[in-house]
Amino acid sequence: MARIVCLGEIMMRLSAEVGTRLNQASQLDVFYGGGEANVAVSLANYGHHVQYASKVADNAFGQAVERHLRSYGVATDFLLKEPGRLGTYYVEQGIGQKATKVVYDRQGSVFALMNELEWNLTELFAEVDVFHVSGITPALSEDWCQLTIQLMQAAKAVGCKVSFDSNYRQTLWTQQAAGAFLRKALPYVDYCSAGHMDAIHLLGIQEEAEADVTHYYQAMQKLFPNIEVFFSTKRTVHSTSVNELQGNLWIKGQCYTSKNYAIDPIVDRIGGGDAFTGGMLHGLLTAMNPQEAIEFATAAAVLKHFVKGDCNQYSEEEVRQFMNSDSAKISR
Ligand code: KDG
Repeated sequence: MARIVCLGEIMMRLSAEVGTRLNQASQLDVFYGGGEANVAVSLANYGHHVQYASKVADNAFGQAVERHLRSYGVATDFLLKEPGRLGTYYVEQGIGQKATKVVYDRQGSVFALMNELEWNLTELFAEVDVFHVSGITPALSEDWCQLTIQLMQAAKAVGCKVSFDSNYRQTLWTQQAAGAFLRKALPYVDYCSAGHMDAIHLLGIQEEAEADVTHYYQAMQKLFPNIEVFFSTKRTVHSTSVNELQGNLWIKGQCYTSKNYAIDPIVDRIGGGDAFTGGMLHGLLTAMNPQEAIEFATAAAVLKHFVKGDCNQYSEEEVRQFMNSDSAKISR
């Protein structure tokens, strides 16, 4: 199995139950999540050796984060602790026509305040196959924009593949700032989770009526010929509790598309994209053929919608059983 380092911020999530607004809640459920941490959990669930690098508050919440990660088999040798605060976010669950609402309270967290790399990079990337980071991390500060690129450069310098999920969060930065970062960072990336929305809105690729995702993968590949694979999901929203989800993978100039799933009902959609990226990396790292890899990643993303919390709760065997069953597919 592969050796992977995921790096980013992990937060405490406080969620109101479905049907309760945040401003009326008398109790909130506690989860822990972060884009890269959720990918780390997926990959550890599939049996890889995963280190999660981050900085958390040196208090009970930082201890809870560590316990959360370790309970899934994620190694925490590079989890720094410092007095201060853990980023927090609040969730008001969507239902019917009402979208899920996320409220961040993460400014001034010990991770967001970092302005230098406090890990020994030789140790961090020693014998590591893949370094994974997402667009949430550079969105936290100017310093994190630079640090993220430094991390990518250091990983590449020792022959480690770099995986990047664009994970655009509009409440953290503008499309212009994200686009400027992507142009600097993508030359270091090997595996890239980005789709047509990123191509159009972040990279400024001209929108073409009727064009399918292949058109946008081709355009992104021209800009960044170093990228070995692109992958993304296409979501068709019927209501906040019923969506269709389909995955696409672009590799060696060819596009592979998964089955199209109806997800009904959606229990918790947060982290679906991370489950997809985790599944995709697992497919790439275990040399699945491209069709099998995109089916696996998409099935993993769909399954995430059926469980509460930010991260995938399913083993490889369970994802395979689901992807081979007919239960959730839409026949067309
Ligand atoms: O992709 C899921 C993440 O968005 C969630 O776990 C929280 O990291 C998070 C963020 O910054 O939104």
